[in-house]
Amino acid sequence: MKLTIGAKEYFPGIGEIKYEGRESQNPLSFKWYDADRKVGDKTMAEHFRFAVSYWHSFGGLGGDPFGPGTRILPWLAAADPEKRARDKMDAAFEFITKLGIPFYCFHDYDLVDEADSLAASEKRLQAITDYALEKQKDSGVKLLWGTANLFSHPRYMNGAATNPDFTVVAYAGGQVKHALDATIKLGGENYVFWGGREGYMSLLNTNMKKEVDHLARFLGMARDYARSQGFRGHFLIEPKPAEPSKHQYDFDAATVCGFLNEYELANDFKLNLEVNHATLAQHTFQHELQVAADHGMLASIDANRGDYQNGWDTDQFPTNVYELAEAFLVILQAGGLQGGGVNFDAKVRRNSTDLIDMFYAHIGGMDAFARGLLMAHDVLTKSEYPDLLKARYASFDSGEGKKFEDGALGLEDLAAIGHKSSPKMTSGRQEYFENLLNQYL
Ligand code: XLS
Ligand code: NI
Ligand code: NI
Repeated sequence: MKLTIGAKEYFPGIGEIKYEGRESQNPLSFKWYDADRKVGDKTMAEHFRFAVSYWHSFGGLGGDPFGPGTRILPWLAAADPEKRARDKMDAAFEFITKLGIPFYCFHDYDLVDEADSLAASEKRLQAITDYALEKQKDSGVKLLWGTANLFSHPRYMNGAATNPDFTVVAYAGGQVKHALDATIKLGGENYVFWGGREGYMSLLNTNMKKEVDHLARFLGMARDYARSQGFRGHFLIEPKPAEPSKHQYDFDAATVCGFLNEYELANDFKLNLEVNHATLAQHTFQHELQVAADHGMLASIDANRGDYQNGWDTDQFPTNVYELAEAFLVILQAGGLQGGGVNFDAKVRRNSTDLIDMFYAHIGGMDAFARGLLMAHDVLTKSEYPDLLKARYASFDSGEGKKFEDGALGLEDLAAIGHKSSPKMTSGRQEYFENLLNQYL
């Protein structure tokens, strides 16, 4: 990767962020993330494939329902939308290359403002993706995934692919086609669907079956088009239970896996799991990861953290090393993320108003991931954890337990064995397992 600064330097005085180790007192250095350090058979860079999200970092102003934005982003100063888009991209690539992050992710209209018609928006997208292509070539930064913003514009207030009005569905189709074209043009490795408004507010005015059928039809069409254009990557669904819809159709990993299987989309679609969406669904993040892994659908992560005391998507930067260690126990045992990476779908707090705060936030997130990975790797390679877990199920490894697993027993056989057996109490040893994790903190 090459440091790439545009006509104007947006983060003067900040150079390339380097690994300096945990004893370093330099806040602009990595204490744990050491890109080339091998953990198992992969380097840290290969394990994570970190990505910066374009929307929060370069477009998010920090507004909330109680007050306007607080961040002043100098790259958004130009009045002309195309010039503003190029300035924003200069800032983005400067930031990304200073941090040494290999990937980025965007929504179509993060790159450049939406125009008055689909055709005019497409023209703008073509121009800015020409520019992005140059920037990617200069820097070596790559596109982890692209997506379309099908939730902000008022036309999508009743949904995009699930809108009861066909003209809106068709408009969304036009938008997704352009977003796919942009993603393919930029060599995007995946394409994401997050269905913020694909859900409903009241069942009284909703035909749920029809809407979910339409969603599946729409996704199949997008898949067929992208494949016809040579796209080989994964399509990813990002589950979330609610917000902005009250009931979102892609509620959680289990719901989405069931949906993909039911509509025969499972060969092309996998999951992009977000920490804060898991907690909103009343799951742990590691639960969601495990569900996806068990379906062979664990592809990518939106990294962030919720707040345990409230119930919305706060999108804080990840700092919870313990949670990430548990997550990496799942990811490592699943053989890693399939084709995806770790995208920081996270924003600095409303009162973190200096541009340097973006650096602290990403450095902290990357270090937290590195530490979680190291803990999980130690637990899996140095401790008795894998053996202990396996031992809990040892009664299925041979004899009649094995026959049960192989489907060689009927219920009468099982009952006959039951009559002969005298089950004893076997401790689940939860605290013992928890202590093993803490031992490698
Ligand atoms: C919102 C989602 C969104 C997706 C991309 O909660 O996390 O940011 O990641 O559309
Ligand atoms: Ni997300
Ligand atoms: Ni989110």
